[in-house]
Amino acid sequence: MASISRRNRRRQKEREIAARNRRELIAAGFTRRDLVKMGLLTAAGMLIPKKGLSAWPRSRSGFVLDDDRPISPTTTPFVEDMPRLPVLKPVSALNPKPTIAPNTAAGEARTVSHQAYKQFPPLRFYELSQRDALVRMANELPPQRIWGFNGITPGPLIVERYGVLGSPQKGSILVRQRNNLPAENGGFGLPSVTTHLHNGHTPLESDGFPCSFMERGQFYDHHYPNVYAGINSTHPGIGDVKEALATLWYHDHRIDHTAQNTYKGLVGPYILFNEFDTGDENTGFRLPSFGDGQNPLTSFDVYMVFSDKVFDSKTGLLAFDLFNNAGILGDKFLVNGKIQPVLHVSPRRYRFRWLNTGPSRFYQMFVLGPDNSTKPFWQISTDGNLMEKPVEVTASRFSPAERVDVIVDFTRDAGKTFYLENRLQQEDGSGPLGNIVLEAGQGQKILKIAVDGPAVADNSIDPALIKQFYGLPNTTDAPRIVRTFKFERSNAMWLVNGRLTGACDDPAAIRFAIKRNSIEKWVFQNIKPGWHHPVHMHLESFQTLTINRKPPRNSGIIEHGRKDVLRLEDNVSAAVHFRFRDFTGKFPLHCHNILHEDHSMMVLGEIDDTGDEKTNP
Ligand SMILES: [Cu+2]
Repeated sequence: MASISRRNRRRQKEREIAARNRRELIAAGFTRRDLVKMGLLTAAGMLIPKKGLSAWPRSRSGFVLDDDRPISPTTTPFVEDMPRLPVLKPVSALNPKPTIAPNTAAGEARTVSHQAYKQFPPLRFYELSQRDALVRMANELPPQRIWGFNGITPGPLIVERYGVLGSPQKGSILVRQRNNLPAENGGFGLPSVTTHLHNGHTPLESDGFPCSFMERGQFYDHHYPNVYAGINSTHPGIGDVKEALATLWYHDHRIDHTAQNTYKGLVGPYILFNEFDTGDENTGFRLPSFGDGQNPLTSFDVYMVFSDKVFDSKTGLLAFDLFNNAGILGDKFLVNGKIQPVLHVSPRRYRFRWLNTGPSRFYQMFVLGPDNSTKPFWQISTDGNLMEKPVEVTASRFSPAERVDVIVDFTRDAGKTFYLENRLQQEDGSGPLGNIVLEAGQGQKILKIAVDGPAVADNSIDPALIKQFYGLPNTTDAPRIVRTFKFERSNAMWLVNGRLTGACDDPAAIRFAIKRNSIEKWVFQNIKPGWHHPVHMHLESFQTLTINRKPPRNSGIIEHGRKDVLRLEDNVSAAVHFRFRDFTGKFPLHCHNILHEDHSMMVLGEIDDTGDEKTNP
């Protein structure tokens, strides 16, 4: 035993030295080009596996990995309250007034006119300033200089409501983003941004395309009609309510720099209600009330933004390893911007909306009870889209960018304490280690839930009584084309169908065209062991047809349902069904392990009225 602990101490020392040397290289302001010249970086962009720079030159899968596991300073868990995210209020007017054509004269960064503005004129206006600020993530750590929407991370919660039959435009809003970020980044982050609304059925000029940069001092108007898919095609009028979205998020999507910018704080939540999923437990599906989102006596629908981060062992400041392109695993777990906080609840049912912002960790989340018991709960959504009906589970698995809505019933738990516990074993950024699920109490406790709030009424329905939400759209209509996308690693870079992303100024980087209002079947392949890729497509949700020729699971770990991220685990080939509707423009398909995405596991494409026949774009 003594020799093991000596070896561990030596490894720990090596890791600290390597991490410090790498931070010094970053702080000295060397560009990647400088580092190549100095012989420290390979042509593919990897730091050479050299002692003093990398203490873990080889991973279990034999690839060279410059992924040094972090050692953050000690923090005391479960002291501070979990923040409830503030709800963003609309503004009465924007100055200058929004325009359909880009208002470049006034500093707008947009280059394409709004395509659905006249059809869905926005009725409410919001403004978000992307800027730096000092925030505290734990008592023991110094204030952190983050980049946040309105100076907070996660950003404020946007709560909106779909239009209704006869008035589909009632949901239409416009969000003006402003880039007020500083020129100085403190080591990482690029103050050139683009803001994506994840899972939005959005005209693509407002979607946050990775090459639609907004530079410092500029603004960008995002038009979100908040309509169901099908409005201009299969379901004129209001769209197909079976395509309703509920739990979305917005985040930076700047090509090559998404990992740095989101890690630095540029993420925020967004939710949509309608006349079924109303936010009021006395009406519609009768899910726990949202209330004002703040008052614990009336707000039982709680958004939880998870992230894992690394802090410098000496300074306690947020650290980001620019040399890591395999995936970054944090050793500190944050919920709504605080490390391992506490949530106080009343003995009743709650809706929790779980979002994993990454960068690279997969969770299998359990509700740990007294005496290492495991409390079952109800999963009601996949990627924030309501399922056919609630399914009782003991855990939900979600990779970066996935969302899961759940109902947890604390009615008979007054006085008890629970924890959200991640039991999925993962040792590096490549993905979980096989399917190893740790014993109850042996995982990472992320949030303490104390059932010590006052008794309050519960008019929400027992999820066991819900026999159907909306139902699922059919997947039986024949696709216009079947396309295959192979996700692979080569020469320390991440490729799709053997190619890098390409440059924003190269027209050839747009690799394929989808015909608007058509159906496509896509096959995602990840046939090598060891690496996992959460694959995300914009604009439309999909439904999984098969995973390794088997139907997606609808119990235990849920794979069935409408999703926008396919958890492409290793040795997997999966087929999905897409229906592309209503809007045209450019989009990315990419891995949402954001280190993979930035290096450079992304395909750019376009939706137009012709489409193409490329089966391996
Ligand atoms: Cu990936």
